[in-house]
Amino acid sequence: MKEKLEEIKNQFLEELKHISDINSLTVLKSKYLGKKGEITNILKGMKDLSPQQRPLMGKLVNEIKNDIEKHLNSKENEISEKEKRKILEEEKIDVTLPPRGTSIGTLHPITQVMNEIVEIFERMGFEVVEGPEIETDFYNFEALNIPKNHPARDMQDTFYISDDLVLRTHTSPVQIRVMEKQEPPIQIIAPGKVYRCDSDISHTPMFHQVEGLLVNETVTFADLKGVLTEFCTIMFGVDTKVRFRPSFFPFTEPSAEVDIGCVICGTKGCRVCKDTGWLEILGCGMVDPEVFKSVNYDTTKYRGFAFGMGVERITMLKFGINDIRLFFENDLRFLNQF
Ligand code: 2NM
Repeated sequence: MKEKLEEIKNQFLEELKHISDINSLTVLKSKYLGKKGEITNILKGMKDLSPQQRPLMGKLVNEIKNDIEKHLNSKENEISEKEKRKILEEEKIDVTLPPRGTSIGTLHPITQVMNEIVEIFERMGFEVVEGPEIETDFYNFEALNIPKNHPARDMQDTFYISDDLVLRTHTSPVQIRVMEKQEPPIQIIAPGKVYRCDSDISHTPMFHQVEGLLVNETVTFADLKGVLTEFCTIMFGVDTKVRFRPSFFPFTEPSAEVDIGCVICGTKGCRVCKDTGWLEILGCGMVDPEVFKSVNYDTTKYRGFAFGMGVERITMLKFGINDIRLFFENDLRFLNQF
């Protein structure tokens, strides 16, 4: 039996030499120490030994069992150390490598064009003012000579928050607020978001406007024509044709719409200009004395001109974009072109 034990031990040591992964180590462990393992079998056979032999052999079996366990444990440590080192090697990060290139964000085309418009008027002496996007009926309509039940109120479908509160449908209320607080001379532009309940290829419920206002004692329609003609040629190029066409707004009299020669076909006539050769880009006029009355300006002393334009429309014409909704889909393939 003693020889048998020696043989088992030597066989174990021989097999252990060839083991290099945790799975085969587990198999080896169960082959020797498992329920039907070699050592376990020997222990089972102890009952057949004589009482004199039993303690001696028991001691020997236990020694060998402990010896095998010790070898198994140290092999297990060795394997897990090796595996850890392998993982560390594989996951090594070279912190000295240069970083991957990152792309920097760009301003939205609407923001770019709005900044450009604002800058042109700033260079002509206009100052930027801002105001709330939620307005009262007074500032959005009443003070602008748009009384209740006036067709202009449904002409530009209004988002009502309550009977008296609306999402502003234009940035003119900002100018009313300035006039209320400040006597002329005034020379301001109001850029910002406005809201109208409208949605198709040329309308979104939110869009951007830039409106301007100049008030003093001497300003005329000729000044208005000069300022807006200058704006059009800076914005669309020196050779841009500009025309003023009579129109109507409740807050200006006389009123006009400004057209530029079609940037697509060059006044020959195309789909974009609907075969007219002209594109409407802004509205304007001399401030109606009724507006001055609502801010307590002396209507015999002051005169003013005002104008307003949609930033999306100007951006579409400038870049030849045919669907306004592209601005609001946040598709980088579209936005990266600007
Ligand atoms: C436009 C067209 C014409 C306008 C009028 C005023 C105010 F507050 F002074 F009365 N601000 N903007 C105005 C005039 C706006 O947009 C097409």
